[in-house]
Amino acid sequence: MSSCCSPGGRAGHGDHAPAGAQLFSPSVPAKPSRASGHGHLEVAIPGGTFAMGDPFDEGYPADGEGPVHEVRISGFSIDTTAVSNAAFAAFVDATGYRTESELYGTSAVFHLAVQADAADILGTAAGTPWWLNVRGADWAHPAGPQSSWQDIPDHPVTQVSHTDALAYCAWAGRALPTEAQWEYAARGGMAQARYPWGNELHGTADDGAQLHRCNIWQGTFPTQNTLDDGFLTTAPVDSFEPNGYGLFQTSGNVWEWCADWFLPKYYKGCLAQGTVEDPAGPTIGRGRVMRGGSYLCHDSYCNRYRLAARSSNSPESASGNLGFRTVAPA
Ligand SMILES: [Ca+2]
Ligand SMILES: [Ca+2]
Repeated sequence: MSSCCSPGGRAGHGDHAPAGAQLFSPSVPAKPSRASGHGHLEVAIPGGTFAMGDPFDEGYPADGEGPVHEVRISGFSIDTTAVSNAAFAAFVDATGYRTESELYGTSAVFHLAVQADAADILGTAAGTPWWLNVRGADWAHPAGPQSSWQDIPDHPVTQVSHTDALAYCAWAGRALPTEAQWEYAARGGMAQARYPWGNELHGTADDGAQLHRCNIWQGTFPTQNTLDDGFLTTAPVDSFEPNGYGLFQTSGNVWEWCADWFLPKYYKGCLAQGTVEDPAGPTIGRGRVMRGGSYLCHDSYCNRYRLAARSSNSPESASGNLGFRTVAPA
């Protein structure tokens, strides 16, 4: 039930796209943001064709980030941010909806973030001891019973399952993005870049200091976080610079549920078809796709804060580093 990434071999980092890589990029800028009707700004993304997948071959082989294949996407609108705690609270207020973590009575909290009595810490997740199963952790108490969403209303909602995210979307007249929509929007018009802003993880601030562009982990995972980017766990949904389309945090902060089932070999089938139009993913899979990485991602442990990176979790899973953003249904 824990999310974040599975332990695995570190992938190599090339500095540049492979020579001769074919580039596809929509050149039409996105239209200005407008209200989406559920408390968040959205942006209209022009339709176009792009190269989906990892051109650097630096992902975990089991994730199936390649082969790069050409995808045609129809225009759609997408939230500029992940859904916030305040927006999710409005949904709960309006509907009385109970999330799966509330029904189960427990959810997964990162060990350094827990706000709960020892008696409410029920154990760890197999293979990922930094995830604690905490009684009373849910979207309204994201770090355990002694925490409250009201202290962080502008942070992304977490502790929500795929099922919960779909329930929110149904209420808001929205949908989860397909994996292809997500990657196309997350790239912000930059063809085959590693990150939403380019290929280098850090920038340089005016004073010469290292500039952090996203909320991931610095230090020694999972015990010491130097907080160089300012955040141990979640950051407000509109922190750091947005991408070329105005989307915030398509790298880092929280993982984002997508609509698709996850099947690592899916891209191979896409490549065989030539240009794929608005792919909706496989009809069955191991779990639901999640994208973008989180505040727990670190180069030494899980470099899945890259644009092409993919992961998944079972639909009923929830954790403190997994949220979602929505799109306008086609
Ligand atoms: Ca951080
Ligand atoms: Ca994110």
